[in-house]
Amino acid sequence: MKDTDIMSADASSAPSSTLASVPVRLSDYTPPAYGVEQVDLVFRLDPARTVVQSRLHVIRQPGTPEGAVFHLDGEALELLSLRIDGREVGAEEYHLTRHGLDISGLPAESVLEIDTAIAPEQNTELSGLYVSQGAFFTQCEAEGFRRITYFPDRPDVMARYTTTIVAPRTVPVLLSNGNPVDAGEAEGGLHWAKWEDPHPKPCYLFALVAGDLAAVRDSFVTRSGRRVALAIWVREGDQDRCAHAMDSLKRSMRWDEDVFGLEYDLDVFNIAAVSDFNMGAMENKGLNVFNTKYVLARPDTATDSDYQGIETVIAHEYFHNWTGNRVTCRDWFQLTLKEGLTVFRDQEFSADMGSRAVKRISDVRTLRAAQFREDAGPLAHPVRPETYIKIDNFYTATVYQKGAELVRMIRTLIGREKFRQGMDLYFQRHDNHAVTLEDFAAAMQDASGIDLSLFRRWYGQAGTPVLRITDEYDASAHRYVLHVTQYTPPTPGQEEKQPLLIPIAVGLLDETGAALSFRLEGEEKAHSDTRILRLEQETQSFVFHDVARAPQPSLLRDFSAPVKLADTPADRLRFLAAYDSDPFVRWDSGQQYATQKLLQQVAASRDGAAPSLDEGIMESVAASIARAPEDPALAAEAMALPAETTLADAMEVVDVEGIHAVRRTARAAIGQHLRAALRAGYEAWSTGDVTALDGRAMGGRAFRNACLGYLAAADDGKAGEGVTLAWKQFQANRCMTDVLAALSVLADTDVPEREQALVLFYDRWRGDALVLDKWFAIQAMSSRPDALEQVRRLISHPEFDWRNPNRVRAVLTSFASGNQVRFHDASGAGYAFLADAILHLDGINGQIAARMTAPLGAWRRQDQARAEMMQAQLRRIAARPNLSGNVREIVDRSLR
Ligand code: B3K
Ligand code: ZN
Repeated sequence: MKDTDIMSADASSAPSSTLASVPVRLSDYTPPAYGVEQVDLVFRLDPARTVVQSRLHVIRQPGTPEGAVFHLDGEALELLSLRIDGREVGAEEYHLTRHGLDISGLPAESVLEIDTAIAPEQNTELSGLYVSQGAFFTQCEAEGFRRITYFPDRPDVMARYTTTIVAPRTVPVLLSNGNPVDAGEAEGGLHWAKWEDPHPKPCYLFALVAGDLAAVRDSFVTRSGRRVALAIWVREGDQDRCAHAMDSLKRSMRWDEDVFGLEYDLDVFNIAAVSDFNMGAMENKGLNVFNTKYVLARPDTATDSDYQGIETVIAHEYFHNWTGNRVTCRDWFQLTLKEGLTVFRDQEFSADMGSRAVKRISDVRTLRAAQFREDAGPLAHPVRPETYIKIDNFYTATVYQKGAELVRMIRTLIGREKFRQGMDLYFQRHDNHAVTLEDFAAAMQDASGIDLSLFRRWYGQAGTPVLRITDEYDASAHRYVLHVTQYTPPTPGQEEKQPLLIPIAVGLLDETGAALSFRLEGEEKAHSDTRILRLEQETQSFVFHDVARAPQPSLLRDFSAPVKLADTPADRLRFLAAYDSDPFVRWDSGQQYATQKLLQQVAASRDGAAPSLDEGIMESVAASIARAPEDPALAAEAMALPAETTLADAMEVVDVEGIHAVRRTARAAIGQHLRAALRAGYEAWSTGDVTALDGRAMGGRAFRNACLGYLAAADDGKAGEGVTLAWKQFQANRCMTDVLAALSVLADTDVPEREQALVLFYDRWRGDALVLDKWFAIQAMSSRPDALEQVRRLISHPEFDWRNPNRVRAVLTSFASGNQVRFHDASGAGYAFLADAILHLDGINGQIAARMTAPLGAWRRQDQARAEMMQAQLRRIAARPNLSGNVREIVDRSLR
């Protein structure tokens, strides 16, 4: 579509998010014609009409011809006045469009003064400056700053900022980026504060927070001895839920110094928590803004996984201070440069804080559930996309999680030490600059001396590679050979795939599970530990010498690459699940084995066979229970059956009901057969300090609740031992982890305690938004046949609020992504319900509506009847005029 088509469409009354639907292409990148050196902002805060005065010191860039147009982006702004070098600008000197402001004829250096007015209380998109519960918050990434003032809203324009906030005394706390430099009183009951950020930054890192907020304070002394004042800003009454966030922050600051040599660079570090927020958190320089979900926690209000989420997100945003803020992205196509790298850093941090193995397992589980799924569907895209309509639609599992795997593979290929040297070089070269993935790869290559040119294909190629492996052993020569083939299935817009550089971590085991020593072709020394094979071609053979006996290969240890291993024989999986020394391979082999066996049963039950539980699965669950005393967290992971969605992902055409029935029957059978061991496991971990957050304490709770889940599964939704235990556990009200585990067991049943528990929980927690989200979510995820009816009731509940993303996600995402069997009900009612919700939501918040649309795109792997109904709903959404660009893009891609 040409720009002129857009311009001629009548969109004068359309919401701003419908405006930009012209694809942006990586290949069109050109450096900015004008730079901005200094930005001085003054905000006069008023929920109905805030006036923003912006003063820009603009420099024409070398190579830009005189007279070139200076484009400033702007959206939903009222332009009040425009001055160049102090002189009011005439109408002929600028051109105002729905996308922004074009000024021509600027001198080589100039000062632009732009006054605009905005209406924060009308801002339901939560992008730009908005009001939440009476306080002001901003969200500028990716393109929200243009909803505050006219500005070249692109990350390669880096400037120094001062921010002055003027507000009534009733808005006592006034925060922005950098350090506070001045404050005072003004006439008419007003006061003001001025902030100065000495570090150049792109405008997406701008932030302002103002309101009646309370601070929890602490401090941190950096390794060079500077004291940093830390504060977490929350609503009055929430101060007693900030300890874990503060502790996580201090640990992150220390870890980044110890592991990467990176020190914090301002006098203050502020975190502000807000309950209306589009995502998890935002790394604005010196002033992180957080969804309350990732700050507030007390043992009675938050689960262990909430605690882990807080630690991870606090760390992630803090780590962005270097990977993202000091060194930022040249353009949004490079998003993974900061996101993949920062996810990798937060993963490593969490691994160091707790159990490395359990962390890796849970990261891989997430990667497969979200990213492999994305890669297999219509929204598949490379880690560095080539084109987008709304960049907000590309904050995806591919950019984040697969991006992190690419960083991890680089470290695997060049080694830890060289990786650290590469990071040092990256900061040395690019501090205060906006750079590309090539710059990152070059730093790694130059520091290590290892050629990464082939590796860079990963950035541009979408899809999950599949590895097929065969092997042979020559007993007389003591020679073992692995033949590996890689294949990446086509993805939208990328029919042809090239071979990738894939690191395969390998070890060899003898028949007792002991490590065998071997010498790789070309190597002098023999090893018995893990070695890295570099797969570079479509088909390649790896020769192992001096192998004493026929080995079992343990492949992809620690999940050394984001690929699938196809066709591993069931007996090998069983062997590895029992004996491998690599905890990841052990866990994964158990899961792959269970997937194979359960899917065989799904197929058999279609042919009328009665389900019978595979003895290998039963044995492995029993073995996991027996190993719980060593590592309860690992046991909890290993004893869980693959999720329904995981089983679905492994089928050509999903059998929704078959999967649900087989998995449910299997869980019931395990519960019945292993009742004694499960009961003993449950009892063994029933005491313990509920406030303890170490891995063993949390693992103990996870294991105990896994036992509870199986015991209840044995009751199959009716009254019985497991349900009684759950009800007791619910009533004991020890901590949210236990309460919620019990409630989710009860939510799936038909017993009177179900209703009682839901009412009690609601009464106990009404008025507490975060806890109530759990109450909404648990009902939306219930596998009871009446789940959709419940969900309909939930969205008409007085506490349901379409403008609050957490609440919307608690119901809609939980239902559409967390309740496969009911969302995909054969009637199609789940699809119609979701489409209605998306259409309603789109008028309020296009970004959130777009996120809700992805589940409908999964129609290709459903049976024909479902696929048609899903497409029909997508087409119904597409037919809506004035759809936001966000939803339009997802719907169009989902249908093609
Ligand atoms: N950088 C932000 C995400 C912004 C999303 C904009 N739609 C949080 C993070 O990844 O740290
Ligand atoms: Zn991030």
